[in-house]
Amino acid sequence: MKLFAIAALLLASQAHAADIAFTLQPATVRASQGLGADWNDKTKPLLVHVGDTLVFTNSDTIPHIIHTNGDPFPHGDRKNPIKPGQTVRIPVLTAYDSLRDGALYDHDAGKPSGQLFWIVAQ
Ligand SMILES: [Cu+2]
Repeated sequence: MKLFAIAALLLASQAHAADIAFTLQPATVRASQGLGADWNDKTKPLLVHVGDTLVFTNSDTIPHIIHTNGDPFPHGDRKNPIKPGQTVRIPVLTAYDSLRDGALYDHDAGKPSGQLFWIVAQ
C-alpha cells in the first residue's frame, strides 16, 4: 500500500515535469520595460515546479551566472558563465519562493546592484 502511494506520487510529479523557458533580455530592453536592471518583474515571478527544467536563454550582451544559495537549484558555475546567446537546461530541484526567501540574482553584479531574478518553485 505504501509503495503504491509512493509510485502514485512519482507518477504525479513526473506528469507534472515540464520545460519552462525563460529568456533574459538585454539590459536596455529590461530598462525600457520598466524593470530597471532586474531580470523579470517581481509582481510576475517565473512559476516552476520541482521536477521541471528551467530552460534559460541568455539574450543579454554579457555573460551571467545565476546566484542561488542552493535553492531551487545549485549556484551557477562560476568558471562557466552562461554566455550571450547560450541556452542552458537547469533542473529545478527544490521548492523556493523568492518573494519570501529573497530573489536570485546575477552572481557578478551582486544583490545590491539589482539584476534580481524572481522565481517561485513549488
Ligand atoms: Cu553567487
